[in-house]
Amino acid sequence: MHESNYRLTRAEVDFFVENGYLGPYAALTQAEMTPVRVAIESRVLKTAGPNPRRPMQSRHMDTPAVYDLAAHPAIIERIACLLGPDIVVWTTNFWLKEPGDAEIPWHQDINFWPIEPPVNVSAWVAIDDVTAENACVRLIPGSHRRFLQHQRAPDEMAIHEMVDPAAYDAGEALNMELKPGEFFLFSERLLHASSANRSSKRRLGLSIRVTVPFVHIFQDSHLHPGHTAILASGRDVMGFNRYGGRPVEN
Ligand SMILES: O=C(O)CCC(=O)C(=O)O
Repeated sequence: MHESNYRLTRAEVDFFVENGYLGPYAALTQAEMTPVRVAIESRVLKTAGPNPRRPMQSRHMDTPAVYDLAAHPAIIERIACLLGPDIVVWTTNFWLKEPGDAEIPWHQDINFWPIEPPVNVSAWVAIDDVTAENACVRLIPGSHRRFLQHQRAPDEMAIHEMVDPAAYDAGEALNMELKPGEFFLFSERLLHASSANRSSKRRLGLSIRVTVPFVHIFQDSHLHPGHTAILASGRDVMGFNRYGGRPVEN
């Protein structure tokens, strides 16, 4: 393994294997986050992105501050301790919950995703102060060890499929409360959810999806035409996927 300022200990790796998540950790300080939040508010929240159907997706392709967050060594070097030195950020997605916005029901991300084989570690980075009050992500430790059947979710929920509530115990859930610039890591099979935002405070976070070069990303067909990933560390000798560089400031 190469030299790293963010190497996970063996105990942290074991914790991830056992529990399906790790953290929180800090990528940026709250002061360092201020210009990042300004860039996100003035660009991501105000303009269309590379995916015409989903403005919150793939903003690493057009917003330098998002690219920099997605490729941040505090995130990538830790994930490299789990997935090896060749690291691909295959997509990014903002999760905006304004006051009154809907519940995201319990789900495993892999149920929804266009990658094969299903190898992924996600980082969820807080852009705002994120607490139980403004609907932080909740997760169930150890739930990644089972693949769970998904079913149609009620229409008022923010995503269209969820796991049957009989299949898990929500009493085991942890609240991932985060300061701006903090993040946690989680597996593509970890059960997670967030309640409706019943507070008067916005809750914005960024999910960074990370895999390895041997995984096929169905970029044009399932993400959007022209999609590019980030080769964030190491090299890709497989050649299955398409990468882009840091977007230019404009
Ligand atoms: O931000 C949320 O509340 C949900 C996030 C999520 O489902 C994810 O990052 O996979």
